Amino acid sequence: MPHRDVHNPLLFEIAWEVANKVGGIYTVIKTKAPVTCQEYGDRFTLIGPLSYKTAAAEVEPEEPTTPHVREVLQCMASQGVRYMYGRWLIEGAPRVILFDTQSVIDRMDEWKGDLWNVANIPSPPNDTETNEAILFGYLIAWFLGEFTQRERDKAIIAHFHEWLSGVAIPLIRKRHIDVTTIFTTHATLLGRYLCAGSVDFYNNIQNFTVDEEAGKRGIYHRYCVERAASHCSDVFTTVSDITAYEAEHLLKRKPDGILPNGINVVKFSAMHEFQNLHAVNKQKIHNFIRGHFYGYYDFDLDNTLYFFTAGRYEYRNKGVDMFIESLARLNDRLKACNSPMTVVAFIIMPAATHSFTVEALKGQAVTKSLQETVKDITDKIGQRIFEKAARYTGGDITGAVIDPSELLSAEEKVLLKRRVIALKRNTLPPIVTHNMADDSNDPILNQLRRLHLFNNPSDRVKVIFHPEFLNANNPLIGMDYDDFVRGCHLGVFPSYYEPWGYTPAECTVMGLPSITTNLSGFGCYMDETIENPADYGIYIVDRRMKSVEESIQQLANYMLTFAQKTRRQRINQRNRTERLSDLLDWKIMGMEYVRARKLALHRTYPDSFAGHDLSDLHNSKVKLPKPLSAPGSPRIRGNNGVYTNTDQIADSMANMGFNLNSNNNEDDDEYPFPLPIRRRI
Ligand code: G6P
Ligand code: 1S3
Repeated sequence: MPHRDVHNPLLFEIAWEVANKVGGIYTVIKTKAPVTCQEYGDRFTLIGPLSYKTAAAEVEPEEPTTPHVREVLQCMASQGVRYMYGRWLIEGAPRVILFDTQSVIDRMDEWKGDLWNVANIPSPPNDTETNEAILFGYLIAWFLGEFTQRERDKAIIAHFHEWLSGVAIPLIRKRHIDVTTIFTTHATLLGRYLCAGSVDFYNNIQNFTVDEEAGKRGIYHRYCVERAASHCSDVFTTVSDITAYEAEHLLKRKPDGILPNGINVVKFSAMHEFQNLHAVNKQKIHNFIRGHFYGYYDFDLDNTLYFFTAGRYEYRNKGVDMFIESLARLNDRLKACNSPMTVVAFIIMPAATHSFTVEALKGQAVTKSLQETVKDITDKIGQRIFEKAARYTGGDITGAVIDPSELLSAEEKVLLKRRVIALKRNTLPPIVTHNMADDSNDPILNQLRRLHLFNNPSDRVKVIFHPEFLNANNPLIGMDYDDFVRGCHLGVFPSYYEPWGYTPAECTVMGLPSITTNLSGFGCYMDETIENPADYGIYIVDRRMKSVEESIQQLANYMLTFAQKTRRQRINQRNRTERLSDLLDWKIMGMEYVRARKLALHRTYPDSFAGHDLSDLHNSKVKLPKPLSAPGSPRIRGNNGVYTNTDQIADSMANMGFNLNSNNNEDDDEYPFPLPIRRRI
């Protein structure tokens, strides 16, 4: 084996979602790329699958500049492999190699046979996703095998995400390819399936017969890939403590560390800018609401709050069931206390639909024409007032001022009446904006029906299920998701299964309070990091130690308490929430990736680290005490990842400009805030 330089290693990061948007892993890889580029520069390359439909928009092709990469790719191309090499068009412009798995489809049977022989992993014929994973894995192992033969000076780290890229890992181990490997799983296959069913997952996690459970769900072969990848990698990691616990029991290897997900934080230079954005976007939501509730628009928008949940339609896993149940409780309680507030709860989750409903479109149309007519008439009134006044030539001034009873002409009165009559309707404002493909079996609609959440005038909680992701060209809510989030007041994500959960994290960086749970990676992370997360607009529902009923009550209480806040309290809370955004920045979160890579190198090349300080690889698990003089200040704890070093966390927080002594009074205006100083990795 050559002696490799571990201090300037090369890094390959491999995932099915590199330049290929499928779900959350795309967000992880894309948003993390800038900090990794900063650290590794030209030594960093991402590898993903080549999807011709999207690659042209994602990647700018170029010739490989590294001779060894060029040679290997040429060698593979001469044997029929098609690929694209270039720069991913994202911040940092990292180098990417995208392999066309279909170009090697004729090798499928050979490779499937080999996978069975070397790793005892079966592969049924009709699982397209697994077939793709096998082709992709064999291409990666081929590439790395050839590459390590040519590049003999530098150590090479291959970091794999999720089971879809995991086939290569047992192959690397079997073939003794001289790289060090990291495998990060963003969920476990079995955990997701079990949670979506009706099992009491967390209380039984130790007792599942994993092979049997995977077999019963038809995912045994996929499970084998995931398990082989986690066992054959040099360093095995996941995104949160909760998923580490799950992996330990379901994959039977305790992760070596936690790599929490970060976000690219775009900060405004002035605090009021994000508050202004809230006000501007809220007006856009108001416009939609006027249209949606036409004929029943009898509530005061100034006393209306917008709550929302959003994500993939996983009814139980994403906690929509709990959200709806708690909304019904909130409705009852707001009515009981005669609250002046109205809560409009949006559920943004794509489902199979045919089109927008006529009723939903009509609402926007009739209010729009009313608005246009009113604008027309007011323009004319203005003109008439001006004309009359401008004709004043002296003498009695009262004649120059138009008589209020003459403001509207007879035709204008008729026109206005016609527009107003069009607002009459015989149906309640719809609870869903689209015609559903399977309306009668839709779990969200059925639960709303069961709980009688029908947008009755007496309801203080109104519900709008929008079964499609948002975008600015949408004829109903013509807003991109981020703008919509900014215009809302509270994000509600009471997930039952959520390895990390980007939705509340995104709310946080946009300064929007949110509700999460202690079964989500994000919720646990915030709970570990901040003394009293609720003060900062992060409400955590306990779905671990409480009964379902108690959790529902807790969620309803959180929403009720929020609905009782004054405007001033909401504004201050948004400011506090926004202050947490630095905590989630990849510049901080990325540090765990740095440690994982160091651990991998150390495990594979221990001799090269003789005499080096490796203290940051070990788990100190010490919590920093909260400052004695500061009630309610953020409690900075190390997270439970094995690399945590409290000094570093403390150092990071101080460098970020966290005001550990902020006071806790909701009514206090907290300006000016310390400007965060970004930490450099
Ligand atoms: C922002 C704006 C304020 C506005 C407030 C409304 O803070 O800068 O001008 O009054 O939003 O807050 P609310 O929570 O009532 O939507
Ligand atoms: C997974 O995506 P999901 O929504 O299927 O990976 C995401 C990125 O790590 C994570 O945020 C999410 O909780 C997981 O579930």
